[in-house]
Amino acid sequence: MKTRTWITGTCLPAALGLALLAGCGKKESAEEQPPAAPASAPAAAPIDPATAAVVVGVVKLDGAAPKAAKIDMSQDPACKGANVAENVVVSDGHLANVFVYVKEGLGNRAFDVPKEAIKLDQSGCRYHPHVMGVVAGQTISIINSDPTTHNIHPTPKDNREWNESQPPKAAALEKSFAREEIMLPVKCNQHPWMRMFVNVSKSPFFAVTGPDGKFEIKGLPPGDYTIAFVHEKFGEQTQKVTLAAKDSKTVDAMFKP
Ligand SMILES: [Cu+2]
Repeated sequence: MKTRTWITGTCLPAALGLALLAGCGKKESAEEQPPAAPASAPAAAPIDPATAAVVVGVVKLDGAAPKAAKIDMSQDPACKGANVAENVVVSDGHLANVFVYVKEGLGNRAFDVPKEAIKLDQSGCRYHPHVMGVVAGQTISIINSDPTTHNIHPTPKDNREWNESQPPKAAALEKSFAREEIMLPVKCNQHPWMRMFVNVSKSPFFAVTGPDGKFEIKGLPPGDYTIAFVHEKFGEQTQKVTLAAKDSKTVDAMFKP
């Protein structure tokens, strides 16, 4: 609000869009205008690919991994195959499905919404992937590869809640979430074991750890950042990192069960 008070103070008619008051318009020389009075979000400062830096790392679980619980899918004969709980996926101490993102340090930078959609598949009465990241506003294309009907039901805190059923071979559901939200749960109203998480990020700087616990975030402008590691069961931890031009830094993380 403060940045705009000069408008009403010096030239109300201009602020109201009255072009006829030419004298008033003239008074507003470049000198009189405050240097920073953005009408909307600042434009994205372009990131120079020649100076872009990268953060890589491995996320581990300290101690014995809990044994994954078996899931009984017998309530729906169309749900075939083995299934186990995916809330903790560990292999040789490496922790998968950790959402890693730049939580602080990007300031007011704005980012283009990627045009390509991210795919969410329902197959074997499970979600693939179990944890995903998208940019706010980016399309998620939800498909049903199963011979049974699913009912996709996100239960957000800061976005609009919806639930829609999707029969076998139905067209993809194209959805997006407008606001940043980390670990937004998605469930299926038909199959109570089905659960996944969408992470809606303001920036494109995020990754999800694979079965080897590894992640990589590329294309970052030089700067001081807080990297957050978020796991659905073990919560969030953060680490600071300073990136110089063309830096490649390793930031590992360890969760405790
Ligand atoms: Cu389902």
